[in-house]
Formats: sequence, structure tokens, C-alpha cells
Amino acid sequence: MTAVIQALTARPAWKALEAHHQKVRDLHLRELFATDPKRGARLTTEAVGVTLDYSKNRVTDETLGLLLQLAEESSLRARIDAMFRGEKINRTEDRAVLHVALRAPKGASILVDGQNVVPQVHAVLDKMADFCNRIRSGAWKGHTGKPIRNVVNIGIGGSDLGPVMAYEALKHYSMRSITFRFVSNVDGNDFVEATRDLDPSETLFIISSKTFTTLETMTNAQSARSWVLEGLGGDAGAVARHFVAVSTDAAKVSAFGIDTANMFEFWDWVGGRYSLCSAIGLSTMLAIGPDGFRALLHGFHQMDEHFRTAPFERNLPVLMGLLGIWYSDFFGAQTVAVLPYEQYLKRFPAYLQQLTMESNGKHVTLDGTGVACPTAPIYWGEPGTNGQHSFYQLIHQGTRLIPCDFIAFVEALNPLGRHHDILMANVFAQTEALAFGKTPEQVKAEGTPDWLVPHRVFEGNRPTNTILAQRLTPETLGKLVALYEHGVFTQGAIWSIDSFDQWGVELGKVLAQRIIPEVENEAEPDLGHDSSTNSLIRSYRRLKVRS
Ligand code: G6Q
Repeated sequence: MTAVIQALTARPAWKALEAHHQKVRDLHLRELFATDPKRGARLTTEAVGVTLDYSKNRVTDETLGLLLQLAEESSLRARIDAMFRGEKINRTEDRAVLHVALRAPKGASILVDGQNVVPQVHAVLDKMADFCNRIRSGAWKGHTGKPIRNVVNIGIGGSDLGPVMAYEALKHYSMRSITFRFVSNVDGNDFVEATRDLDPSETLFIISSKTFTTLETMTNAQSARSWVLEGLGGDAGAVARHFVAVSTDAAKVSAFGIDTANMFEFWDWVGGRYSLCSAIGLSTMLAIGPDGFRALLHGFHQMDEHFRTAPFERNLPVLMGLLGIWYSDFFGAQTVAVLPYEQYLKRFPAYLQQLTMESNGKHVTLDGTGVACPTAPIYWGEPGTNGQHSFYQLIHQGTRLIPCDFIAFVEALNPLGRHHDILMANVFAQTEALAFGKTPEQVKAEGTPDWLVPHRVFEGNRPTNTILAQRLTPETLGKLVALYEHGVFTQGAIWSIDSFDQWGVELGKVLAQRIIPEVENEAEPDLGHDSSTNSLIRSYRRLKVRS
């Protein structure tokens, strides 16, 4: 993509937004709602079964117009088209960014270097489906002839967070006779706790690693190999029945000892944090079955198509992305809280942390110059209503502005007495209270003594989005994840950054390598670090119990 885009702060819409912000920054949501009785309905939009109520945001029609103008001036449309055309928009790694191809229907055509990648995507999906059917039916036998009853995914970062989030989110649809575990941390406690009650003869390990070199994953994979071999009498032939790999690197998979017939491939145009729809989702497919997984992909695809084709003023990811920019760059909001009122989405905020912060936590633009404004805010959150009894205090009455996304579903997956109505009432009550608060007059009218009034006042004017869908299904989950993926894309386009590299993570992958021999070797090493690091290493060497 060669289009030259003006520096962000020089774009006319940016300048206009700065001036506009001065005018509207103190405007209260009470006023905005009082002067427009239809605001709630007017600023609610629905697409592919997902409803976004963004009326409780501190925006006027002029704000929205200027934000949309900013999207145009930032060539968002051209950036979207470039991604879907398979252009190498991940410039620093010279790669296409085609997670959208992973959920394209059979028969679609998306080219990378002149080659249509959709047929290979479906070939791998078919291979995954065949494998999953064999595991789920019990046709696939372990080394001693027993069916698989436990599946352990070993991976980290993008090769873990998507699988674990999706498994938890879709547990309701999962095959309950198989136990699923996820090991990511190089801390041995993770592996030991995940396997302590499992029988190796009934356990399948999925080694998930795009590069098949990641220290944590390879260390855990080696421990898994030893655990299986010890448990099954040391016959190396057991590996073939108890290990499969998901990777882009067949040679490294083979070198580890896994037959490439048991490898599920993906490609360098799939970023780690965007890889849930690739073979990295193998554990998800094992849990919910091939049909469930295809429904998940279909949900993603519907949101992809909405993002690609809908006018920006009705485009859910674009609207959410722009509102995020408004708070982060004009109001100086440093964080965003994501609050799913759905227990199954308990790992969704953690998943979003990687998606948003690894993608847009960047300090330079595509041309290598410093960005002129804050980029990715810090994402965090917990399922409602638990958060209400802890950190919501700060959101309601603290000194920071924290825009919140509330996520809720009309139908309960496990209807139980009054639970779901009570849960939903909390969603509505919280967003109402955050927006409108409670004035000193209202507090006084309740008979509160004067000295206590300030403590009981709620300023309100705390912005929220409410995202509503009918029911948490595989399809809905796909739509929800794609909504955030494309919101991140929108913001990256406006900030003109590369949302698809992760040099900060790459650094972490090499840093420890230098110190490992210094802590492991018998002979006292020559340490060339700073005095703090040298002394920490020496203390550790002195104190550790040598095994
Ligand atoms: C994601 C990142 C990172 C990556 C992990 C695991 O976008 O690149 O989180 O997924 O570092 O990498 P491997 O899959 O190569 O083991």
C-alpha cells in the first residue's frame, strides 16, 4: 500500500476534533439525553445479530461526524481493502494479514503472492475435522489401545489465549467426556497441575506453536514427552499416538519427533493473536466438534463481511474503534474495561488484552516516526457481576475516566430460576448509573446528612457501550471476537501503525536465553550484566537447591 497519509495531527478532522473537544468535554450525558429523547434508539445499531448501544458515550452528532471524517482521512477504507486483498500490510515483517481468509467460505478466492489460499485453508479444516471425529468417536486409540479422554494444549501467547478463551466460552457445547487442559507457562507448576490426575495412556498433547521454537512451549513439550514415555514404559513409538502438532514449520515438528502426518498446518500470514480460526483452534474443534467449529468460523465471517462492506456510520467495529480513539486521544483515558455479563466469557478480557495491546501497543508509525498521541489503551476486566463488588467503585466515583464495554446475552445458556433476569438488570442498572449518576440534590432528598452528601454523590458521565446478542453460541463468539479484531484494525489504521508485528514480544523470546546458562552451569559464570542483575543471579545460584 503506497497511499501517502497525512500525519495524524495534521489531518483536518484531527484538528477539528481537538477544537470540538474543548467545546464538548464538559457536556454531561444527562444533558445529551434530556435534549434528545430518541438518543437511545438513534445511537443504537445492529448488524449480523449483534446490537451495539453507543448512546451512553460522550459524543454529539458533530463528534461522530468528525470521527467518521477522521476514518476517511486516515484511508481506513483503503487499508481494509488492502488487508482483504492479501497485500503485505504487516510491513515490518513483510507479510500479508489474512486471518479473514481462515473463515472465508469454500469457493472464495483470496490471493497471497498470486496464489488462492482458500483451498488450502479448507484442506486443513477437513483434515482437522477428520482427526477430531476419530478422537471424539474413540476410533483413535492411544499407545496401549485406549481411547483419548484427555486433551492438553501446550502453547503460549497467541497459541494459548485463543484456545483457552474459546474452550471456556463454549464449554456449554463441549464434549463433557473429554477433559481439556491448557499449559502455557514455563513455570513447572502449570504442567504438573495440568497433568497430575491424568492417565498418559488416555492423554493427547497438542503442541501448538507457529514457529515451533518458543522456549516455554518447547520446554513444556519436552516435559510432556518424558511424562508420556515414563508413563507408557519408555517406548518412543508412543509419541505418534499421543502427540500432534500445530505449526507453520514442518521441519521443526519432525525434528521434535512428531510425524508430520499428525501435523496441522497454518501459514505465516496468520498472526499468533489472530490464529484462533486456524489449526491453532484444534482443541476448540475437539471440544465442540467440527460443526460447532464451522459455526464459529461462520460467525467470524459474517462480521468480516460487515466490516468490509458496511458504511462506516453503521459499521460496528469502526464505530467502536473510533469511540476508543476519542477517549484515549482526546479525553486522555488510559484504560478500557471489558465487562462480560456471562460467566463463560471469563477469559475474554485476558484474550482481548493480547489482541488489543500486542497489536496497537506501538510507539512508532509505519514510516518509523514517533506517534503523536497515545496508542492502545490498557484493556482489563472481569465478568459481571463480580466486578461490581470490587473495582466498580473506582469506575463510579474515582478520579479516572474509564470507558467500559458491557457485553450481555438475552438468553441464558443454563436457565436457573430468576438468575438471568437479575444478571441483566445489573447490566442495565450499571450503565444507567454510570451515565447519569446521582446529583447532590438527589442525595439530599434521600435524607442524607450534609456532611455525607459529597461521599454519596455520583458524578455520572461515565461512558459505556452495551453489546447485546441473543445467546452465546459458537457463531456469536465468532462475531464478538471479529468485532474486536476489526476495532483494533480501525484504530491501528488511524494511528498509522503496524498492528500486526510484535517486536516487543520477540525481544522477550531472546532475553532469557543469555541468562539460562548463567543460572544452570555448574561453573561460576563471568557475569557481565549491571550490578543488580549480577547480584540477583549470584544470590539465586547460592541459594538454589541443586537437583
Ligand atoms: C502473537 C504473538 C505471540 C505468539 C507466542 C507464541 O501474536 O506473536 O503471542 O503467539 O509468542 O508463538 P509460537 O506460536 O511461535 O510458539
